[in-house]
Order: sequence, then structure tokens, then C-alpha cells
Amino acid sequence: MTPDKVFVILFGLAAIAFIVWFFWLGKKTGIKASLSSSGYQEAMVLVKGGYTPDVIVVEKGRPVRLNFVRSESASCSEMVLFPDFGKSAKLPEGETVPIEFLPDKAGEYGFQCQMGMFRGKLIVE
Ligand SMILES: [Cu+2]
Repeated sequence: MTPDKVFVILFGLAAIAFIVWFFWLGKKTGIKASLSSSGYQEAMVLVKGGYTPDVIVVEKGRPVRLNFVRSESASCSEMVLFPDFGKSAKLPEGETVPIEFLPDKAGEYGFQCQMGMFRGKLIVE
């Protein structure tokens, strides 16, 4: 094997590693909810063909308020469910719907539409 071939292979592997990290591993870190003056950890979630962001990181023991804004009319996303917290809400198109709960245990909790086609994840640290 000539040095330039080795270089091409190494470069290729590095590119693959970067793509894997960027699209799968990097995404898991999600966005961190920001602490508002009211003491809630808040984040805005856009509902359109899925949830954006779909991974939200919060701290344990502080109330959370997620503001869902649905900007599509597909019936798929008309409800959002947080089964682990016993919360669900109807999301009328174009309205901001807050969902509040207190995460008192660290872990990963899913949220989804009523059919489970759209999925997101809440990471409690
Ligand atoms: Cu659905």
C-alpha cells in the first residue's frame, strides 16, 4: 500500500466517524431547557413533521414547561403525550400549548403523538 492510499483510507474513516458522530451521537445531547424568571425550565418545541428539537435536556427537581407550537394541520400531531408523567395535550394549530410537570427522577422519558409516529425524548439529569 502506498502512503497516498493510506491517507485516503484514513481520511475516509475520519469522515465516516464524523458523520456518525454528527448525525447520531451528536444529536443525543439535544438542547438544554433555559431557566426562566418564573423558576421554570422552559423550551419551545415546534411541531411540524416531527418535534424540533426532539431531544430536550432538563435538570431534575425543577419544574419544566414545554411550549408546543403546532404549525401543521396533519391530524397525526394533534395530540402530544408524555406517558411517563401522565400528561397529554391537544395542540390546536398555531397555538402555543404549555405542558408543565416536575421531573423528580433522572432518566430518559419519551414523548410522542397519539399514534407514536412522532417521537421525542426528554433527558432528566
Ligand atoms: Cu401521529
